Amino acid sequence: MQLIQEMEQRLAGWLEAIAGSATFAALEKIKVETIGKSGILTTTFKELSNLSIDDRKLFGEKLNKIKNTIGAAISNQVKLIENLTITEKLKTETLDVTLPVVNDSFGSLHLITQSVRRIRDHYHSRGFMVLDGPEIESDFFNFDALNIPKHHPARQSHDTFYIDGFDETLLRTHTSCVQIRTMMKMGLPIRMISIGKTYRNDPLDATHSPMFHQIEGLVVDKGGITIGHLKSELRKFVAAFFEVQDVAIRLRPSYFPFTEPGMEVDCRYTKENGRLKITKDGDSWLELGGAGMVHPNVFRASGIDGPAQGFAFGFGLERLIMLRHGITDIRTIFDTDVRNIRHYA
Ligand code: FA5
Repeated sequence: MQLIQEMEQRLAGWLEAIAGSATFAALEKIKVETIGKSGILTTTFKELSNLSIDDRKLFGEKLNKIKNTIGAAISNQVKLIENLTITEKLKTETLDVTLPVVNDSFGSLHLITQSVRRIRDHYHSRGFMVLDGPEIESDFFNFDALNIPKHHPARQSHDTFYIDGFDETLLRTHTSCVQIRTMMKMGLPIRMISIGKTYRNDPLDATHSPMFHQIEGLVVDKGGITIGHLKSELRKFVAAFFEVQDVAIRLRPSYFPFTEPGMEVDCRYTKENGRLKITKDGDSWLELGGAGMVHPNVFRASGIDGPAQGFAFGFGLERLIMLRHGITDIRTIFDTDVRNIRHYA
């Protein structure tokens, strides 16, 4: 059959064209022209029906062979082009992972993390240890050892989350438990701070959150540590945190069962263009947190028998952050609005 002979003669040309194709489009064109639905081989196949059974078989086999050869050549060339494309991409799109980062859109540290690090740095530079304690605590460390026995009215002011099924296990309501753990473990002297999460069943509003952070400080020794030292340490911290030269601190008598005497810490501030400004010459006082000299019962509960003297303080981290950044609602610190996160980054 002449048509078949013609196909066999043209096969070499097609194979050459396939091998010379550099794009998928060029290959597709050859495929359509040869073995495609209306391609020359496909139409020739149709003409076989006019032949005798023997001829149909003979030429059918020959035609099939040509068709399969073209199909296989196209598949090979597709793979070759794919490999070439990948190799080319690898050459032009190399990534040197050792290069310095130039893209600054990788995210940033959260305001809480930034503040915790700044506070840690300040106290490290003042020779304090920075310690952690567990957030799930026992009644003993959170209350009893801090001179707050069962039925003490001070327990009411700490609306406590107890762990279901465990009467004496709770989410710590303050970081003062770390005072006890540290004294039990290390004895005297101690100069430490602890920053961490605390929990109270307070409804979420502009100034309260059921989860918030506290900064606890403890400086104790066998003697010689006075309220003067406490005041000086507080002044240095407030000046460092608010990045001001000098601050005025006032200690106002207050009550915490684990201190004697206990006091509230205030600092002078003024309002400038509607914003709060911590300054030594301010005309008003702002409450920052609690402090006091460690109560003898706390030393006793911590296994300190001999002479012991020192101070402790505790601040709410979010309240400090709000004052520093002029944030009026504590929820701004915790929400996931990326505009806030970017703004304070
Ligand atoms: C205490 O928790 C004492 N442990 C602090 C202390 C330590 C006093 C050592 C003396 C010696 P108070 O309950 O006042 O104290 O809480 C301390 C600070 O935590 C508050 O001044 C406030 O800034 C912050 N705070 C309390 N409850 C919340 C809350 N729900 N949301 C955000 N901040 C809170």
